[in-house]
Amino acid sequence: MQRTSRLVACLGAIALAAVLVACKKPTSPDAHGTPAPASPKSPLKVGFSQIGAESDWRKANSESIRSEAAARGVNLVFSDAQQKQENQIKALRTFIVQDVDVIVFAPVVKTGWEPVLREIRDAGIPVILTDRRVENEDLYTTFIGADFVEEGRRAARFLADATSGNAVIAELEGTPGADPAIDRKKGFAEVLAQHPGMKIIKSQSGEFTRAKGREVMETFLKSPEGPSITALYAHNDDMALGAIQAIEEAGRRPGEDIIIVSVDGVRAAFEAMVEGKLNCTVECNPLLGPILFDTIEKIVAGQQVPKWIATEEGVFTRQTAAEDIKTRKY
Ligand code: GZL
Repeated sequence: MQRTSRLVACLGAIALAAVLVACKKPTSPDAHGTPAPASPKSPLKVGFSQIGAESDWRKANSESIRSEAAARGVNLVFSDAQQKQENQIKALRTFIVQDVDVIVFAPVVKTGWEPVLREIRDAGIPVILTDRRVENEDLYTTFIGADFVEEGRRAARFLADATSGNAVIAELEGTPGADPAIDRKKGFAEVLAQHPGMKIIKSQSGEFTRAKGREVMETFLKSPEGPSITALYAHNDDMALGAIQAIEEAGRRPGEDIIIVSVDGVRAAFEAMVEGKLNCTVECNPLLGPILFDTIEKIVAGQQVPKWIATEEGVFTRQTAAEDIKTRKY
């Protein structure tokens, strides 16, 4: 009799262990092959790898995500990578060890993520990209962010209109290899191809920062072709604001001698437009906190979400900046 009861107890223990292990495994993958969290913590634990604090846009983006997490009582594990991919990869691996429910990250560049994304997939943790994409479409659940190609097109359309299709253009590019830098350049060039009177004669990365934007613009203006520059396309407002300083130091009038269009729509850009030194900013909305946490809640509940959740954006010019600035949220 005793042998039988011991056998039954042993089988029961094995069955219980099997159930517990099964509970830990993620639920079946969604349409994009990424799993929903098996048993989300309370409060929810979200790991967020942010690129850095290189621009006003980035600071507004971080603030939006931090404040929304606090408002919803989410345990946000925030990591600032100082614009270094290796720091982001370290943070992503740490999130796996910390057993977060969801991983969110803004990839500083588009490539080099496959190994760590596979480790995250094997750990059964869903991945949401905010702001920028990676090339491995099958290794994340969704991307929440802008259409950077369209932003580039909008900038070129403004410049073609403002210069009647005649411009000698300097271009300040974003971080080399970054999704917005690649696509803003692509969209701008696509529209420029329709305007033979518009030529880019200088193009270099200003790394999305004011300091580097000023430095590179100074080099452009001091070059032999410098005096011929009549327009500037900056991939973000911070580089445009740095370039404005360099243009003034060179004794030329930003917004008049050199027509300037940039991207982001941060407050300082509106202030420059009110001063007449910037002609146009193409909006790129950094306030992704609310849509991010709405999406996380859906994923945690096992709901399907689109592969790309695009943000709504406008184009703002010097003509209406004094009015527009009154209602800006960042
Ligand atoms: C765009 C974002 C860019 C901003 C810059 O979504 O990735 O990075 O345009 C920021 O200001 O540095």
